Amino acid sequence: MIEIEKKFKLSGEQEARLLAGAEELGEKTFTDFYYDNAQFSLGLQDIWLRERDGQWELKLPLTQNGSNSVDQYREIEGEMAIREIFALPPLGSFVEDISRFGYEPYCECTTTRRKYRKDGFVIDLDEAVFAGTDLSYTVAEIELLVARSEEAGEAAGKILDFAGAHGLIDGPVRGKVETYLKKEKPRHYAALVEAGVL
Ligand code: V4E
Repeated sequence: MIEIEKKFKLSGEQEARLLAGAEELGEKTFTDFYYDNAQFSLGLQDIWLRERDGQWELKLPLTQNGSNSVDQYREIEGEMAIREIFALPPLGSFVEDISRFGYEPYCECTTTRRKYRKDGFVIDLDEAVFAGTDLSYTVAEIELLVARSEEAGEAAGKILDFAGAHGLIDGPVRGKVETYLKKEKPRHYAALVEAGVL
């Protein structure tokens, strides 16, 4: 699937307006371990490998079409699909096999997510904490899933229209991992900023 999403920092008033009439889809808590090597080879290509509650997921950037301010990623789920992309034969467990190439966890993030649906859009309200730190971060996301990359630009436009209609401002907002790296891993953060990824 292709995930088109835009992050926002919401005031209380903006949150109330966004959630007015929205269908509650529930709350869940999950923990992500993000992986990369010492050269940040994945991050420098805007590629994000994580284990979320035991499931492996990979986010690959789409060539932007439509708005640059809306994140567009192809999501690959499951160890086998990710092994195919990395051409990584199953010698040991997935974590053993990637660790042979120097891939280690660099960020452990636990998110409590309240999920809503409104007018066909999914709204996530995330509160994140990061292991080994006293850092916490809240961020909202408005998301659409599309099946084909050709639909991404239109979906990005729809998200911006929906956000604008709810009084949300289209400005740069940090993601959770970005927030963690800036505070806790400044060298890693600086490399990704220099590469134009963050
Ligand atoms: C894509 C990305 C990262 C991976 C984590 O993505 P994020 O959307 O923050 O996590 P989450 O938990 O909401 O994933 P979901 O459950 O929606 O799949 S870490 C950094 N990036 C890149 C990035 C970027 N370039 N710009 C912004 C605003 N955020 C993230």
